[in-house]
Amino acid sequence: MRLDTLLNAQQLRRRRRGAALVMVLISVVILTVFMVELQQQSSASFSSALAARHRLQAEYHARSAINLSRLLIATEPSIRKTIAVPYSLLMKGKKPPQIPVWAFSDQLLGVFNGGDRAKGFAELTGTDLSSAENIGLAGAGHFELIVVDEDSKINVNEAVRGDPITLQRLGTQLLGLLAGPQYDPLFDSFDSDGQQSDRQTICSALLDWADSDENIASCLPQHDGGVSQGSEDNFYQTIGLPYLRKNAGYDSLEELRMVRGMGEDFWATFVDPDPNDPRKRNLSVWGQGKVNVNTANAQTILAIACSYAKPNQALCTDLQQMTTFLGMVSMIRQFGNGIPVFSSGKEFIKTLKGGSMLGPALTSMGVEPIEFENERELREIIDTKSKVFSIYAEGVVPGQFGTETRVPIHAVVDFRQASDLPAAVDQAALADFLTGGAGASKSGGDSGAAGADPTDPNDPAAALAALAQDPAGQVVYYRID
Ligand SMILES: [Ca+2]
Repeated sequence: MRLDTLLNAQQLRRRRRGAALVMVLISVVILTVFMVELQQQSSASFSSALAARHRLQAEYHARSAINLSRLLIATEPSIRKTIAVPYSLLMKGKKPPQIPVWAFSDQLLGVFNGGDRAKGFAELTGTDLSSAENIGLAGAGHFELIVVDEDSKINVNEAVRGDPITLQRLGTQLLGLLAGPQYDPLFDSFDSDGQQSDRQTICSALLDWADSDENIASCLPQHDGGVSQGSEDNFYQTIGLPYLRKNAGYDSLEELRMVRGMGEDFWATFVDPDPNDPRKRNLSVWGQGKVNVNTANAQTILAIACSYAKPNQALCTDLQQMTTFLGMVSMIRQFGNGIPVFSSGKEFIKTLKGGSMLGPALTSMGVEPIEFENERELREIIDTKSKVFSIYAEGVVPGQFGTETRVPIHAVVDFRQASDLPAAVDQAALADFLTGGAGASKSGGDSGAAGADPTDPNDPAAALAALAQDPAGQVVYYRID
């Protein structure tokens, strides 16, 4: 009896102890799951906060690259003025053409960049930056920068003007671009919408998308004296596209892809041969409508020259001569290191006719001089000055485990209305305005005085007037990816 009781008590204790163990184990499991979940959650939110911070940093690296580039372009007239005297002595009294400073923006702005790029600038210019303070990007990361002048490309948005002369000029340039016999297979095969479209059809489609009228743009070469033939049809719906022609200007380059017949092969051949290098692009939807022959790529130059040449010129029909010409232009550019080759559009025409400084060199390489159909017309569409620029900036911030956060920004800036840097605003007034009048040393500084004082930092009208002619140009397109 006593033994039984003892045994029962022992069993009961053991059972109780077992129950406690199970409770503890369950608690541990719950705690572990909870901790793991908490840790995952906090590490996920930490990573996302870190990613957001890196993205913001990268975006502002890119933004600063854009603003610095605008400033660099704005300084070009001042740089040109300083070299005007030695240039005119060397070039028999000629004025210097616009200097493409933007082409070197990545190197010239290296001092404001981060990492090795600032060091690269110091090595390039032989400067010692060790004693410089507050220069370059704070923290990790850098920006990558390419600036191209949109005036080095054929601007299809000129079609918006809609007058016959402009349409004729643009059509002639486009046909010049598409003309080479090496592109025949492209026009013989079926394009993206299952149609066979010849050069003239594609050219008309590009123009008709943007011009406001309903007449087919003829796109006939200069010497055929093209006139409009009938009305634009509803071809987009006939071939199953869910939209019509826009009959208004292109808002972006990408919009060109919506024009019928604009397949990948066409895009890669004529519009943008290398998506990573906007310098190779031939077409644009921004620009002043004149092509800068000093900065346009070789293919565009050839297109422009051939569009105004007499029929059957060797340079425009013979593949060998074309190749030699393209190679020569690239070589001259490379040796010239960006120094503008032509002082004016007139000199460009003279060179292609075998004259001026470089004409004989071209002839000796087997490139026959061109005879032009209409020189005066050609002079109307070429220039040696660029006013509209595309700034492609990419902010880069390194992350953990060798990862990188990249934020690209594409901005297009129009400098047509921009005033020269020194004349634009009173620098002292602007500085006062930016610092909110702090440290203003102007005498008689009674801010309550009536009347519009252009140097008054508290007068919003004065600030607006200063911004209207922003020497850093007007932004006409801005895209952050
Ligand atoms: Ca139209």
